[in-house]
Amino acid sequence: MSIKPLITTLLLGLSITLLGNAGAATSPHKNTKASKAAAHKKKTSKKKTPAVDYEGEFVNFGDWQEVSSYLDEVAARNHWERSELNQLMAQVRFVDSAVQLIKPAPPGKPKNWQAYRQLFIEPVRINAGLKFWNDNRDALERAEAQYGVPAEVIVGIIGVETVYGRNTGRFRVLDALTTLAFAYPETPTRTERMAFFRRELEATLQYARKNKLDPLSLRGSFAGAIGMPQFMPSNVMKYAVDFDGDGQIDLLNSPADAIGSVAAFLVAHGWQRELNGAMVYPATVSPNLAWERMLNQGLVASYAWNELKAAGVSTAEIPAENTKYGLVDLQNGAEPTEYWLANGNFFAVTQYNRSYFYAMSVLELGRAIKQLR
Ligand SMILES: [Ca+2]
Repeated sequence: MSIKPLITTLLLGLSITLLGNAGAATSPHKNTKASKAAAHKKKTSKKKTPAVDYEGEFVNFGDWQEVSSYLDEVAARNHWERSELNQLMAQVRFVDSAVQLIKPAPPGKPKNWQAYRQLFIEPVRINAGLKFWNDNRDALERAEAQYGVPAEVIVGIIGVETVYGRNTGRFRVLDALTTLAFAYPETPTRTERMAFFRRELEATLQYARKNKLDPLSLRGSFAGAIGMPQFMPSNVMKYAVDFDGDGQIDLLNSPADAIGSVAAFLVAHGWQRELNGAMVYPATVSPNLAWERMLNQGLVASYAWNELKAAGVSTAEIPAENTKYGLVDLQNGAEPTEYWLANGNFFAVTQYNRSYFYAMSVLELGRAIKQLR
């Protein structure tokens, strides 16, 4: 490999880290925009210095009135010593790059599925996925048996999230979450977002205590997402499982824990092992536009095949009839939009990251890797 593609790969890897979703909990739109902003920044900054500052600066968070009241509540709620929280907070730093990355990007190019998919369905990720699948075949088989989620979907998710653990994020989770919980940028949703990150900060402390980890040792994305599957801390608490049976949940170092946790998350978000047939079917739509009302009806499959057909949707292959579907549109910039029928399991994947592009790239990556096995 010559130097140039290597640099491209590294830069791509970085932008993917930033894109790496914040579990199911944060808006993918925000993260996507943030990654675009980061990518844009990278182009304009000098290559020698890292575009992202992961280290931050000390700003006496513990002395901030809002932080202090919050710590009072957290200590009381969890029956923790307030002095321990003080000691911890005295080591937490403000990371401005997290604030910059969470900001919505300025309006950019129109959405383009084909451009997006090229970021993920590419040889480096596919080969890493093949190795991951081979190395973790037993855990993947066990997850499929226990949860009914096929290996290719789990492999697709972990690949899109972090290239199989290569890009799990370099921020200290406590720094990123405290910063976003108390110094969130001025946006229309600032109050809700700060409340969200305060809950995540508390969940991080709970997770660390439960698993006997130093909370300051936890690393993650700029939004605090942790490990190979990029779970937000509250999702770690709710859905992650110890799938290698060592008594600890470790989503960073245990591929088995990551695999089991992804499957458990999907089942908790509507994955059904009984669904047969494909998760998605390519579709065409009639010029009468009666199908338009079926677009963007939430992340659920709510239409019977007959209803879709009556509204002017057709597919080459007849979809399995025992379940419902949603109509998914994938915009391609100036090129024609693609339409797909998607079943409930596709929408379970969108609960991981609330984006059609995301779920479709998971499916395609998993399929591309499966074909090589
Ligand atoms: Ca474990």
